[in-house]
Amino acid sequence: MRLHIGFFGRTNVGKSSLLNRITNQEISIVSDIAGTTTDVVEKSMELLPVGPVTFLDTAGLDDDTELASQRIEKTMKIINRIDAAVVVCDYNGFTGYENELVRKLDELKIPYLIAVNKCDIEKRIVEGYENILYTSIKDEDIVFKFKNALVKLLPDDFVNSPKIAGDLVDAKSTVILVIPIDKEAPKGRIILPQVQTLRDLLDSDCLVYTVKETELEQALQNLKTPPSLVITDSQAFKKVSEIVPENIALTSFSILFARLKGDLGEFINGAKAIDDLKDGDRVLILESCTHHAIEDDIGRVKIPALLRKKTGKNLVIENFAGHDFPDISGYKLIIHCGACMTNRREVLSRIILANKAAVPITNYGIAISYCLGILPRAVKIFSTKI
Ligand SMILES: Nc1nc2c(ncn2[C@@H]2O[C@H](COP(=O)(O)OP(=O)(O)OP(=O)(O)O)[C@@H](O)[C@H]2O)c(=O)[nH]1
Ligand SMILES: [Mg+2]
Repeated sequence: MRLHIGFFGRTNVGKSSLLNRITNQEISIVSDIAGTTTDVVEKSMELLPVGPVTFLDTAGLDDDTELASQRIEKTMKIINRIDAAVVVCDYNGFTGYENELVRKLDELKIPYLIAVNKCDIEKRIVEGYENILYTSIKDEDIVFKFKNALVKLLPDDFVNSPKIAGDLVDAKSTVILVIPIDKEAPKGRIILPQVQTLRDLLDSDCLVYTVKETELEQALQNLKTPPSLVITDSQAFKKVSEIVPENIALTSFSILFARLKGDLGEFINGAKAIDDLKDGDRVLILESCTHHAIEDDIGRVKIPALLRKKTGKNLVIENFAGHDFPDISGYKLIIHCGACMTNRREVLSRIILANKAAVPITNYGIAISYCLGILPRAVKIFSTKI
């Protein structure tokens, strides 16, 4: 699952400097002497909110001594291990080496970002490529810009992690799905995240038992052995958490999708900002799609009511729906919808934008659980610390 990202380029263009800035660590030695990095330097880290990555800083190339040819060989070997590449050049632009590198990456279908570095000295325009980022280690926003470019670049199967719940339980284990049939339930159907969870569990060879919250007690009694996991619609979480014994893992569809379509850690941190809200603070409820709002709509009625009840404050709660990202300055908290109609890439990019603006961001499921005081229980199965 760990994404490997290689940094390539001629000597002295600033590969190591960029990597050190992005990881905020002195991983590689940096100097103005060409050929400073002589071997591949690897660093594994959790690059929030992208996920676990391993960066590989490679030795730069520039001359054709024997040593250099050995380095070329080594660098080319690295290409076979990576999922994405950053090709770094400076104001000298592209030479035969970069062209060769890019040709090789294209051939292997490895996505790459071209970082035209040292822009503070001279900004050289490089044309004809899709993903180009003009960088300088002196740019304060460089980490933000890099993460943003990276999220756009990453392969879909990495950005959209394939498992919804199947990785949380063993094959052949029993999982109960609690699906309340209320006013918001579409007529004659079950909503997409619930159907997708069911499919994911079936793919993982689980025994799935689907009930309304009113039949949950009976369902638990019917089972000879307790279920490995109960997954409920977050709106019924409180009632369900009272029925399901403490020793049985319990989570919600929204929390599963917070992980799948966002970043659980970021959203949990964001929810903590609920406690800091004061009278007059603005909260933004952000939805990806423009569904038809109904009478007791979750984003317009239920969550605002919960927030006001939890904080006891006079909050200004605003809604925004759509794929554009609104101006978020001035908000004290963003609560994102479950993103059932959009992809993880979009949510991650919104998290990055929120981080940059220093606005805490959470999502529906996490915020609801937090307000109801059940978040610790709902995320226990992910062993995430809160
Ligand atoms: N002004 C300016 N200097 C930079 C920038 N990036 C790197 N440098 C400087 O350029 C020199 C080379 O940087 P390194 O990070 O060692 O370059 P490298 O590509 O890793 O070089 P090798 O390891 O030798 O291949 C150092 O003196 C850095 O301080 C930048 O964006 N702006
Ligand atoms: Mg280096």
